[in-house]
Amino acid sequence: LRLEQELRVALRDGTIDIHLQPLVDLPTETPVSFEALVRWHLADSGMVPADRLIAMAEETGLIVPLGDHVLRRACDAMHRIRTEVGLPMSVAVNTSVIQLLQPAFVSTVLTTLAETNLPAEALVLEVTESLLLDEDGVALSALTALRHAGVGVSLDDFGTGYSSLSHLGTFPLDELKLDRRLVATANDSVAGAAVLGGIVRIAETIGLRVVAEGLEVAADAQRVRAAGVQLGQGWHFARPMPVEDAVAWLRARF
Ligand code: G
Ligand code: G
Ligand code: MN
Ligand code: NA
Repeated sequence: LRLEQELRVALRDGTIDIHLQPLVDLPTETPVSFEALVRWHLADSGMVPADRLIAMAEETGLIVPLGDHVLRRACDAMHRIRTEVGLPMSVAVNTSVIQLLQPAFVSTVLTTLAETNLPAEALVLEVTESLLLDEDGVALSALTALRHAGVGVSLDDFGTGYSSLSHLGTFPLDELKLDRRLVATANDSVAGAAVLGGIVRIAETIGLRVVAEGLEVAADAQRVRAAGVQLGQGWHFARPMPVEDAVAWLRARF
């Protein structure tokens, strides 16, 4: 309860931040995008783990103002990168199904893009298969409307939990993010590698971009690249970092 009250204060004061982690084109190792990850540092107890923060925010409904705040920060950061560094990159923002179910969600996203001077094509929303909780199709309609406006949609954590291949044919998607456990399985066994290769081919056939997450060392990147995965993300390339550091990291490369 104390944490919930502190979150209300933090949202009011704007003290919640984001870190950015690059997604790179695997053949060339060129950064093409950044994922925004929420970061909340408390003076007395240090960093609140993001998964714990998100779970608490979802339970209390604070995920809606928190999500709005993260979206705004992410769009501001990407506008800065596109103008200061001069690269046409995009930013990916994790989005809870609770946000997608809000009637105002589509207009909130479009307003945020307009107010931060960011084209819709520069934003990707990362959603998970918890979308299945949405029996009335409200969340899917919101995603469809945003895609028509040019916003990208990515299915995060694919290959674990409730993943089903049938979702690939029914969700309005542009991108598939392969969970690092799926990537690890592909490293460990012939069968796992076959599953990865099969998913990559399915994605290609239906026109989905594929990102492999959790690439920790060069060998991870090499293996997924050999399997035909186009984009990679993970500690091998860079850890999530403050916006200021992400700008410097890019400048050192261009
Ligand atoms: O870096 P990491 O520990 O931040 O992230 C932990 C978990 O929290 C991941 O599952 C990630 O998707 C989720 N997460 C991080 N930032 C956000 C956010 O802004 N919104 C939502 N909904 N989830 C987030
Ligand atoms: O659920 P989602 O995929 O949005 O969250 C990604 C999580 O993975 C975040 O907590 C992020 O900090 C973490 N992460 C990013 N790169 C790596 C990596 O190379 N290895 C591991 N183990 N975690 C990573
Ligand atoms: Mn994600
Ligand atoms: Na993921």
